[in-house]
Order: sequence, then structure tokens, then C-alpha cells
Amino acid sequence: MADEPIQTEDTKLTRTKRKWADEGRFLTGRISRPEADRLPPGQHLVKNWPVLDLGQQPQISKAQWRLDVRGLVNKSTTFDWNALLSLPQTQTHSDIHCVTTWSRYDNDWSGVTTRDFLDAVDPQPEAVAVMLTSYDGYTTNLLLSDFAAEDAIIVHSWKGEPLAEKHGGPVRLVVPHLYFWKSAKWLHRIEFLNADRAGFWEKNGYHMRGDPWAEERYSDD
Ligand SMILES: Nc1nc2c(c(=O)[nH]1)N[C@H]1C(S)=C(S)[C@@H](COP(=O)(O)O)O[C@H]1N2
Ligand SMILES: [Mo]
Repeated sequence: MADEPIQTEDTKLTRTKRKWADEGRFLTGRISRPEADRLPPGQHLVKNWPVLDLGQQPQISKAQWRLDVRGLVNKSTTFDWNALLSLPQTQTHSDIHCVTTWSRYDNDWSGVTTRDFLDAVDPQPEAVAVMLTSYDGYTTNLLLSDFAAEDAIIVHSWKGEPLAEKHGGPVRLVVPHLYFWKSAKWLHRIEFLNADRAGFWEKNGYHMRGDPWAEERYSDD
């Protein structure tokens, strides 16, 4: 009896998560690290928050903003601001690690976790990667298992205030367990793919995955 799974909460959400856990598609045991491992190798701490991008900071109002969800999902859709806010809202606390060697601790984010987002758009079994496209033309790729990490979040607020335009407002992604170039600012489109493809920096010599603890900085590493 004690071994029986609890059936009463077998919502679609728990079914999806259980299926993914069975397939090993969610990373496990990666989020909590000993404090001694908090700063990845080759990184130094900063207290400010540097701004890094391709030099074009698009000005997108909340009213103009859209998130197009395309590719291998059952619910191919476009979110506007209200649709994003109608998904479950979560607050997270995480560190930033930029490949240019600065790290910034203790950032407070609010938005929609990628797991809640995935539950809403329902990826097809063939989907193994995503390509993110931003309003400035930037692209970056992630394995679906990395996109679905427990602390990955589609962010609209920082410290309870709207995310500043220079940091990717109105909406950016934050994937804390990878280098920050994977965290697309001014997020506009997410395409679900049956194979991992290279985004902007990945085509220009950066690593396809970018794990800071493995120092996956450049593709020839
Ligand atoms: N749309 C977009 N997102 C982007 C970039 C960019 O040029 N355009 N640069 C990436 C890089 S290299 C880094 S380090 C972080 C910087 O985010 P920040 O300016 O908020 O520190 O954004 C990432 N996301
Ligand atoms: Mo970066």
C-alpha cells in the first residue's frame, strides 16, 4: 500500500513531469552545490551588474511584446504580456556566471519557470533542443534538458521591479547553471527542435553547452 503512487494529484502537470523524469530529461542534483563550489573555476565576483550585448538594445513596450512558440510543440502559440502573467508566477534566487569571467551572486527574479511554461506549450517527444531568438536578432541554443532545469525562469522582474531594458526587459530568460550568454535578453521566440543547432555565439566559437563548472567556454576546449 505504502508503495502505491498517489493518484489523486495525477494532473497533466505531474504526468508530464513524471514522464520527463522517467526519460531522464530533467537534470537532477545540479542545483544545490556545496558553498565551496559556488564560484566556478576562473570566475571572480562583482557587486555591480555589467551590461553585455551586441550593442543594440531594442525598446519593446509590454504592450508590443510577444513570445512566439514554434516548432515541435502541441500548443504552438503566441504569448502576449497578459498571457505570460496568467501562467503560474514564481520567484527564484540565483547567481550569474558570465563567460567573460565575472559572476554576480544573489539575484532575485520573478516570472514563469520554464517547467510551468513547458507544461503550457506541451513539447512533442521528438523535441530535444530549443533555439531562442531575441528582438535584437540574437540567437542562442539550449538542450531541452537544460532549458527545463529546475531554476530556469522566463523573467519579467528583478528585485520586485520590472526588468530594466538594458538587462533584457520586458522579458528575458535566466538559466543559472550555464554561462549567461545562454540567458537571452529581449526574448521573442522559442523554437522546439529535434536536434541541437548552434546560435549566434555558438557559431562564433563558444561552446554548444556552456557549463561554468566544467569551464565549457569555447568549442575547442
Ligand atoms: N538578446 C540578447 N541576449 C543576450 C545577449 C545579447 O547580445 N542579446 N548577450 C548575452 C551575453 S554574452 C551575456 S553575458 C548576457 C548579459 O546580460 P546582462 O547585460 O543583463 O548582464 O546576456 C546574454 N543575452
Ligand atoms: Mo557574455
